[in-house]
Amino acid sequence: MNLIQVPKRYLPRRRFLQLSGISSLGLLLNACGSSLFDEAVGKTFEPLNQSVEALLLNPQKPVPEFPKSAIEPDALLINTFDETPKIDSEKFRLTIDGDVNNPISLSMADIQRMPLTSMIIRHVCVEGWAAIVEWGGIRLRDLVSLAQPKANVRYAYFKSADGYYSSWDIASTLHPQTLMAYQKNGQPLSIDNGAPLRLASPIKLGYKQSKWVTQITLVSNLMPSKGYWEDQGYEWFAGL
Ligand SMILES: Nc1nc2c(c(=O)[nH]1)N[C@H]1C(S)=C(S)[C@@H](COP(=O)(O)O)O[C@H]1N2
Ligand SMILES: [Mo]
Repeated sequence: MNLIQVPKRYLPRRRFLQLSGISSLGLLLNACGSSLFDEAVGKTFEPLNQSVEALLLNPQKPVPEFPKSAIEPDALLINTFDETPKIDSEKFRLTIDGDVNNPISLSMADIQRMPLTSMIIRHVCVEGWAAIVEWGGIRLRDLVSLAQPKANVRYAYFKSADGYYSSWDIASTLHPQTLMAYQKNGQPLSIDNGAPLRLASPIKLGYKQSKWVTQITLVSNLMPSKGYWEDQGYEWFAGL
């Protein structure tokens, strides 16, 4: 079993914990420190070297899901760094821009007309809790392909209505189980859980699962600021 320790200094005002089941890559990168980080990621993690076209043509292997009986309806704790933002879902638009040939701006009605995918997965928060949840939404890979990403795209930035932000590698972004979710456990997503639209994926830790996403920007390079928690020392890749 691999154990990862999130150093106490990285968790201001937060509970310290040991988290099991994280890949040894996470352990390695954690030990490397952030200056070597980008280099280590490029060399160690094969899917990061794959082109956006190859990833869109050949979806990665899905991770096993849980049966309906495993859903833990009360286990997902609301975890928001600041206030829940006020969003008018009628006026809401999701923008996808950056290094794309066809920037798009979609309403919730546009998004809900596209194929709905559901999955039952485990959400894992570094604060020491986890929850098996059913998410329903649209595959992010379908949205990204609508925007026609340029060949140089390697990362996606996610901007949220509460000022939160995060960034993902393109392989994880295009994983078939990375959804922009608008349902939780078969019901419309609640505002506290990120309505109208949030990230949900079984391959990343909870702090990568941005709620209230309004903008996705596809880029070829990571910028100095990588995410709300990542910029405070949390691991960037944060894979499960
Ligand atoms: N916009 C935004 N997204 C966010 C957060 C946040 O503070 N703001 N917190 C993250 C963390 S640490 C976790 S564990 C999950 C919690 O999701 P939930 O509140 O729906 O349980 O949201 C993630 N996404
Ligand atoms: Mo979290």
